[in-house]
Amino acid sequence: MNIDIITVVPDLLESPFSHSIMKRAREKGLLTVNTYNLRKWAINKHMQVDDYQFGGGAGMVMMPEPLANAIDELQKDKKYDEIIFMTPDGKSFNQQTANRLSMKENLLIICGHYKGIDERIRQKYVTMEISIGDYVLSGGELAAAVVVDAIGRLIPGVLGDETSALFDSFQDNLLAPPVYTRPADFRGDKVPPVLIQGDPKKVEEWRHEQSLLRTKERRPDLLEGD
Ligand code: 6GU
Repeated sequence: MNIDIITVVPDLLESPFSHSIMKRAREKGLLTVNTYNLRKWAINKHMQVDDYQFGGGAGMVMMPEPLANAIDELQKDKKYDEIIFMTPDGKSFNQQTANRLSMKENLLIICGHYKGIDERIRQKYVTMEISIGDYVLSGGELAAAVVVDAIGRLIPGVLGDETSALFDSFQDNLLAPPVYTRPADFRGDKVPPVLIQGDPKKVEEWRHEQSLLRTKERRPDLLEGD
């Protein structure tokens, strides 16, 4: 999978994909992430990419020309499956959307800043608008990093154990069960015996029970179905 990201702060997107699972995905050639600095398409020598909003009001808006020129140029080489705009008024991101996007070949992500981007770019180019939750970030970059991470780990071959993403929280609308590692007795707190006794069927039953219990307690909304 290839993910291109347009941003005014490319530095913010360096580290998130250079460690751990994302690093492995890139090294294995399963994921490429390219960031493009929007200022490369700035309209003047002041490197301007934003301007005051028509109608007045506080906050700058990202101008249409730099974005359109950037997208046009990138689209010469690639056919994007989705052009995603990161915005707090987008559709709430969840595991189902991550699953769906992980099957795409080519994605373009646009990170907004300031008051957002000119509406005409949203109308003309953007095919999908994503928010990562009901709070406002100062830019779309951290949200884009969240989305790329959630998608990237689902690409077949990225996780060492091919099945492990299947057991993540949310994959079946259930939260993941508690997990334990050594020591079996930590300062008097013991690991549940069923996990140590070695009956795989009992372990699976216990995990499922715990998943249900956790979901009922913490996220009853997930059990109401969709
Ligand atoms: Cl995608 N962008 C910004 N700026 N804030 C957000 C967001 C995105 N999702 C939640 N808050």
